[in-house]
Amino acid sequence: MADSRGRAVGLPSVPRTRWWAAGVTMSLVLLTLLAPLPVIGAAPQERHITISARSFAFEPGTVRVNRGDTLIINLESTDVVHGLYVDGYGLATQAEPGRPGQLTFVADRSGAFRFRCNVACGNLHPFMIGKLVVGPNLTWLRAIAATLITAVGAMTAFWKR
Ligand SMILES: [Cu+2]
Repeated sequence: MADSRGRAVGLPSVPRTRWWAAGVTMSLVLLTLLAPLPVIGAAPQERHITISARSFAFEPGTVRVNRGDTLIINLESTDVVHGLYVDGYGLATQAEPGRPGQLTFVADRSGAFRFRCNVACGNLHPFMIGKLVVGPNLTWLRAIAATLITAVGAMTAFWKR
């Protein structure tokens, strides 16, 4: 709103610095929420993962998920009986050719965990190891960061000078 001389009417004048603070805050929040970080689907989701086991390796050897994801692991063996034991979670399943094993759980602990074959399958059996990497839930972290930035921005904008 403005009168005929272009002066603002009705609203108390807002110092320019406050508009700056508001603009900077908005930009930071948008950046926090939308910055393209190298993460696949950050919201908790159901993941169907097929792990193929053979003497003496798992394929894929590294599985990356986000904390909170529900993992449905399908273990397939292409030669003999193999097992899959997930360190840190204490879960196990077994598979033999034609008879896959399944493991369903929520990845509620973040960190790197080894998964290993727990069926003696040959002389290199102790080296049959893979890795489960449970990363932070970035959606959650972004929400927290956006809230903090908004709070700081609001305080800056409305601070009584
Ligand atoms: Cu083995």
